Amino acid sequence: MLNKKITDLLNSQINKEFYSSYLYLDMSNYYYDNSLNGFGNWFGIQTQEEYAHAMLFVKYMQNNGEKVALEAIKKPDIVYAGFKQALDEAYKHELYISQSINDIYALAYELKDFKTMQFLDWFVKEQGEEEKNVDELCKRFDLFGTDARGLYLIDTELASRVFTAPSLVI
Ligand code: OFO
Repeated sequence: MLNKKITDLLNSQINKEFYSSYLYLDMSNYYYDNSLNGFGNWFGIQTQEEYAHAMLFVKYMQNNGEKVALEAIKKPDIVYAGFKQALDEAYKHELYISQSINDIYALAYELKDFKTMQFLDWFVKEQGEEEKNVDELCKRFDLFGTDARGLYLIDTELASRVFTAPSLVI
């Protein structure tokens, strides 16, 4: 059994991870709709990763005998003003999720819940990587993406991304 405050935050994190998956699917669709299939693919992989993250939280709750309370997933409502905006929004979203994971970690630390801290270690590292990946993509877009040929090359490169399941085993 886990502390009630921890289970509340974990439940809410499950919803945030499913929302992340939904948000990235919306971004993926936006790029596919605009024939940027590489960007569409890249965000499609993000969608799968976020779903996998949600399921890791579900599994952790179940492994600890806790009931998962699924909440409604918010509808993504961003109206994209241009190809860069989805990237900026994705970066902002990753910072928000990192903060959310850090908040759970801080509570686990306060409660001396070492098991949850150890579980979250992987997510802290993963968030660092995700922030870096999106930030790099934003910077490369600024450098090359405003030129049609540069945009084509980035799109072609992003088309090769494939999904790899999270390395965390719980
Ligand atoms: Fe769930 O990995 Fe970032 O948001």
